[in-house]
Order: sequence, then structure tokens, then C-alpha cells
Amino acid sequence: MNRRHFFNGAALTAVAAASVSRVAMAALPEPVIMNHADTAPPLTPQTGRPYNPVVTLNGWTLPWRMNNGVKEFHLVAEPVVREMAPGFKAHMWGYNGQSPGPTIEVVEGDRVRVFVTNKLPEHTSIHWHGQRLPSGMDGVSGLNQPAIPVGKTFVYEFVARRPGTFMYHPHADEMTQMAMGMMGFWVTHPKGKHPLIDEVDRDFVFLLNAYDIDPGTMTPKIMTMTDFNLWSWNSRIFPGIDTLNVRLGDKVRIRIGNLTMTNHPIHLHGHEFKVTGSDGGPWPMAARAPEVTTDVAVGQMRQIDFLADEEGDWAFHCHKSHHTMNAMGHAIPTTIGVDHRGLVKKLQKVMPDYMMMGERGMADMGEMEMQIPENTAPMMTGTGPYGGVEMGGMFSILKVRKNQKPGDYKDPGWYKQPAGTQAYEWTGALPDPARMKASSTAMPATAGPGTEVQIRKPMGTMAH
Ligand SMILES: [Cu+2]
Repeated sequence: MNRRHFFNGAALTAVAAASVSRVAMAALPEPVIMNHADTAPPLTPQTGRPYNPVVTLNGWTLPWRMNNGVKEFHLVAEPVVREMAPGFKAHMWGYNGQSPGPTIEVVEGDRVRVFVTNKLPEHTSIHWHGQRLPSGMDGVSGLNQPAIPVGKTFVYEFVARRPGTFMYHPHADEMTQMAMGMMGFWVTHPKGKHPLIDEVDRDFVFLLNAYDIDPGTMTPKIMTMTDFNLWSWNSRIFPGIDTLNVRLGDKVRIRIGNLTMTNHPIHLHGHEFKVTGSDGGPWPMAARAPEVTTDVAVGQMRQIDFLADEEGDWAFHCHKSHHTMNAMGHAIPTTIGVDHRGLVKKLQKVMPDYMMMGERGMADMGEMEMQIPENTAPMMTGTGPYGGVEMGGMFSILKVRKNQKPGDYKDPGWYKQPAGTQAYEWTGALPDPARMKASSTAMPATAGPGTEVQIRKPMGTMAH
């Protein structure tokens, strides 16, 4: 059965079964399906109260229709193929063709009706994380509602009571369904000027998510508890994550939600920001302090605001260094400092594919042309104007440009460093280092007899 036939069948059953609202029984809005992972331009509202729309990194906002003053959306839960990076695709579950699902944008006070059609092979539900709503609309299967059976459509309806940064995800077989990529962003814009919500020029949103996909395979391992090998933003990994392109002097907001199994200290270069809100709502002024890193714990959302007043290309990433790398085997010893000279050739006589890794650090891996299985994310990749960036996973770039036009989100290319403003090589003579003498009376000895320690860790493994 193709998608359209299946959907028509599902929709008909749903109309017959819908009992939440009489208006909902009229008809369902045609579901909008996205077939690529590009960042869509902001969706300017054509109906309802005006607002400044957000930009979803490598995602999009779901169009709605107005039905007697109610904003109607249609989400279709279904298996999808998500391109996590160019040349690397994964079999996931998501909504409307992608993982994550589309962002839903509404305005404070809007009455919202969301039709959810289940095209998964098992039941599902949607929880509207952070929202004030009737208990029966909260989406916890078994507790608030029966799960949505395969092939059926349920209707959720509530008023978006408070403005802020929210997300949605299943609350039925959650472990499987979130490990497979089911989640989406929700923004409720304030209905007018709000004392704690500044107007901004650019407003970016994304979810932190993680997958465990063995090299050469396409489906996430759902039993993985903490040892994921792909750390992603909106189910994309660097260099597959689009850059955040802004105009010099823009007020910028970035909203982040964490649906992984660990915390992520998100770090911005070149600027200070303030955390101005969370899924709990806008933060009081007294709670806001300048930061360059903010930790986003599991199940939390953070909204950061800053003035983009430094031109350039600025890294923006999770500060856990293993989260800025892609799939790798990590049960291997650290071999930095081990001299392998002559060893590789001998080993290659018995194992022709043998390669030695990490003798001088792991930077070599970025450029090593190692044979990897098809459909595998390279471990560290991404090339900048000056060579390998040696980053993967949760990494992107804030690009601040004088000439970026208002409303233009196109990638302006690499920043050209003005003459005299870039780190450069010292080509003069290097003086001999002045060595501290252990017997010098100027410095007391720090180690007494018998305290010398030799650290040797031949089988040390790299741990997350
Ligand atoms: Cu992280």
C-alpha cells in the first residue's frame, strides 16, 4: 500500500472514531510531508496573530489551517529515512517524513488542535512537554488516554496557555520510540510585548538527540542505555548540521531541548549569552547571568539570547569532546607515545588491512583513508578553509557577517580573517627553555623521597 492509500484508509477510520471534538470530525487537514533534511526558511504566519517565526536547524515548521478560529495541525507518526550527514542515512521513526518531526509554532492564547495519525508498526501517543493543558490531553498512554492503535488517528486539543519553548515526544514505548528518533520542537510565541521575552532578529531551535548505529548498518540499537555513538542535533551530525548564519548586530536566540540520556554543556565561542528561559518559561532578570557554556540536562530545555557583535566564524558545540565525534570503535587502548615503528609492516604480512591508530594522538584519523563499511559516518570530519576541523557530532558554526541581509539565512561561506588578525607561525629563533633546577634553593622540592609515581596504563580505554 502506498502512503496516500494507507493514509486515506487511516483517516476514514479516524473520522469515524473521533470523539474529542465535533468540529474535528468535519475533516482532517492534509498532512504535509517533508522529503529532505535541509533547513527550511522561517514560515511567516499567513493566518492568526503575527509573530517572528523560528528557524529549525535542518528542519521545518509544520503549516496549519485555521478552522473556525482553531489552528489545526496534522502529525503523521511513521518510519522515515533520515539523512544524518551527506552520504549517511538511518532508518528511524519520526513524523511527516523526517526525524525530528516538524516544529509547531503557535501564539499564546491560540486554541490548537493536533491530529495524530499512527502509521508505525506499534501503538504510540504524544506528550506535549511543558504545556499547561487538561490532564486528558497530556499524552501519557495508559494514564491519560489509551495508546493510539496502529492505523488510527487521535485528536489533541488545548489552548497554548503560556508562551515559551517546548517539545513533543511519544509517551508510549518511550524507550524504543525516542531511541528511533520520535520527537519535535514546539514554540509558543507571546501574543504581544512581554516583559521577560525580548524581540530578536533570529531565533533558532533544535533538539539534542543521540543514536547507536553500528558502522555499516542503518537502524539505531534501541537497547543502548548510555553508550551512544552518534551525538546529533535534530538527528544530524557535523558536518551535516547547517550553520547558524546571522547579521552583525543581530539579537539572536537559540532554543535547545535535550532528549538524550546524558547532559550536554553547550558552548558558544566569541560571545557571551544569557539563559533567558526554559521549558518552565521566561526566567526572571535576577536569574540571568553572562555565560559562554550552559549545561542542558536530560529532559531540559534552555533558551539563550545574545548580541552577535563579533564578526567571524564561531564554533558552537557540546563541550563533551566525545560528543563532537562520530561513530567509532572505542574499546581500544590509548597508544599515544607507543613507538610502533617497524611493527605495522610485520603485522600487515598476516593482516593486510591492519592499520595502527593514534600513535601521535587521534588527529591522523581525520584524514586517514581507511576502508569503512558503506553508509558509515566518518569519525571526525568536516573541512574548513584551513584544513580539517576534526569535529563531528554536536558541532556547528555561528557565522556573523556584516553583509548578511536581514532575513537572509544563506550560508555566507568562510570568514576571511582581516590582515593581522589571525594566529600565525613564528619563524624566528627559538630560545632554549630555561629549565628549573630541582636542587635550586629558589623552589622547594615538591616530592619527597619515595613519592615518585610512574603512571603506565597499557590497556586504558576511551570512555564516554
Ligand atoms: Cu554532549
